Amino acid sequence: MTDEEREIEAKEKRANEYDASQIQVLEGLEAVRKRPGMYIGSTSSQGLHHLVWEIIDNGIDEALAGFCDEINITVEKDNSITVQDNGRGIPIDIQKKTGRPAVETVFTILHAGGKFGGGGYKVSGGLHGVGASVVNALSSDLEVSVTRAGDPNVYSMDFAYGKARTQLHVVAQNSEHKHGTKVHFKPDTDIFTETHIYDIKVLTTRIRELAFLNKGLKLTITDMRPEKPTTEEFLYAGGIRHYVEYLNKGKEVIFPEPVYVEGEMKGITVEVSLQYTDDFHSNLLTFTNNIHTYEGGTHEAGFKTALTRVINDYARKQGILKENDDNLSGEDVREGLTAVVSVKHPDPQFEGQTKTKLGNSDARTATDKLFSETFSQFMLENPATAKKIVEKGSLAAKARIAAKRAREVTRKKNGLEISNLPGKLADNTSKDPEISELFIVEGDSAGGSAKQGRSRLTQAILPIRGKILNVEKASLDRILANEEIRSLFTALGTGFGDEFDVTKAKYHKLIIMTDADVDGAHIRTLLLTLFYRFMKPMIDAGYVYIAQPPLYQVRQGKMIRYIDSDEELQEILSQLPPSPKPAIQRYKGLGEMDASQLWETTMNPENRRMMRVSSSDAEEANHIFEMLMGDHVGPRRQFIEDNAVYVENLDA
Ligand code: 28F
Repeated sequence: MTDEEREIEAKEKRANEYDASQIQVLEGLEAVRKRPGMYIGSTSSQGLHHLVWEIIDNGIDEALAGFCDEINITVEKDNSITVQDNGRGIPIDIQKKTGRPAVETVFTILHAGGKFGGGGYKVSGGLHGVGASVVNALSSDLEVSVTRAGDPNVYSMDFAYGKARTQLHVVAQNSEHKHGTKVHFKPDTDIFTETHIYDIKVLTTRIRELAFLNKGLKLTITDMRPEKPTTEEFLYAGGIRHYVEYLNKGKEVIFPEPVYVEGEMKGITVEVSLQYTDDFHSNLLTFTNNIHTYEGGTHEAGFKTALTRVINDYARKQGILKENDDNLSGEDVREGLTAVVSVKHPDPQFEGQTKTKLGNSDARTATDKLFSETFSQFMLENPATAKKIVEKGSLAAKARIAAKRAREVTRKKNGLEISNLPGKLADNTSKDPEISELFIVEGDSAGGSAKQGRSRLTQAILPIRGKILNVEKASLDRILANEEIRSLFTALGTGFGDEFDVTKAKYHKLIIMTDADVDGAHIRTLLLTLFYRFMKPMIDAGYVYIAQPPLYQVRQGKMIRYIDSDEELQEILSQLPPSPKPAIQRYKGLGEMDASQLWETTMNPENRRMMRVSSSDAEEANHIFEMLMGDHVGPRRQFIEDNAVYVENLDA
């Protein structure tokens, strides 16, 4: 074979290869246009925005490789998008395999550009690990411009629907020694039929998030559509530390500076930042390669175990948790927690319903190890903060145990188990909540009279032993440990805590019936506090009442009057004829009335007087309760005496 023949053969071979690769290109991009959902999730607004994420991701990859520190995003007037970075610029040299410039390949071959050369790796990921070529396939217009350091030209290439419209050509001189990649694209309105209008809020939120997740990277978003174009710039030197501060803005934090941890292990970078607020819920966001892992996964699990372990270890070592104390649970130590966990993994495995759950077990190890090392060190070096964290967890544990106790009795475990109605409850026979009333009665003897005197059809009686409730410093968890109180929830049928459902209430009147003395007022306060904290919907629905037993009975012959105050008594007495001499009985407590008197004076809907409790009354009771739990007995007793009556009279 002559040299000439050899050259012709080589040329033909290259041409064939080119043809083959072109066919592959067309088939690849045709597949994208046929089933866009497979590549960008959907063709709704979400898919439209996904195009932008794909292009930004390529810039972020260049930033992660260490060659780019700025990405500018612009929504143009016609809802096309321009993204520009200051990285190295996509290479323009002819690739051996395709015979085409590298930049052309990146935009025309499916999955091309997946891995960067030179030791870097692609860590920011699109929905299906696809990139520029998918955006190209779904754009009616796309132009890429490349500026490379040391190259005197700026190059550009145009596409339509993924197909090249021009060769790569020189468009300008690179006189300023710049470098970078610019992509301008217009989504194909035949594909995005639902909407082709970009939402600046959606773009801004994600771009801000990307700035938090990639510290030191400057991202700008410009909207050219308004009459006065807008630009926002995001650059966070502190990365996710600032994310935590941002999430906690306006909240009460228990220590000022978020904790920040950064480390690398076996090619996996781990960043964690956290801070506690006085909230009860937790806010934990996790990311892998800038993707929000909504379903969590191994990195999240590693973080959670490490957090729980470090806090418990610390509490034990410092003697805050004693030998017989249980460990704080994971949920306890996460109460009030705001945390961001961000890992970068060279080969992430996404699992779960929405492919947002990280599966790599090495991410668990790396996150656990790197976080716990630094965090335990932090606890040792900041004892005041550490103590606050432990105390917050202990408080959560106490509340959890109290709530669990209450729930255990009130919840039917399964269909087979008969829910035990409290033994002391004398239930009414009607199943209609509208007409059913539950009397909570202080003391067994009054309870006995109430049971005898009641209307069986509509009135249920639950006696409460005041002695138990009347402890001087009854904390809420002790109140909830009280069997009668727990019976109350069971009787009511509403469930407890998160499961509380006022529509399931078996009684639409819940009537507190206590003595008109100091102890009675105390018990009433405790009950109202309990209702306010754990049955507020009952109060809001207007279902809670306070019975008003009279102070005196005046009898003259066949005439019987019940009287509430000394003034009223004097007035009545002055109006009665002098004979026969009226008999006056003062009731010291409910227990002194017999069944028919109790019925007549306090329970019979025909003559009784009741007060309906409003939220503000209960709120007041809550304040009072907090005072009652204070340490000084004297002022407390005085307060109760002074404030024995504190609910407005609504119901005569
Ligand atoms: C506006 C969107 O897409 N930026 C990009 C680069 C840099 C390189 C690269 C991209 C080369 C052969 C695949 C440069 N120099 N912004 C972007 N910046 N792609 S995309 O390389 C792609 C590979 O095939 C780059 C040296 N190595 C890589």
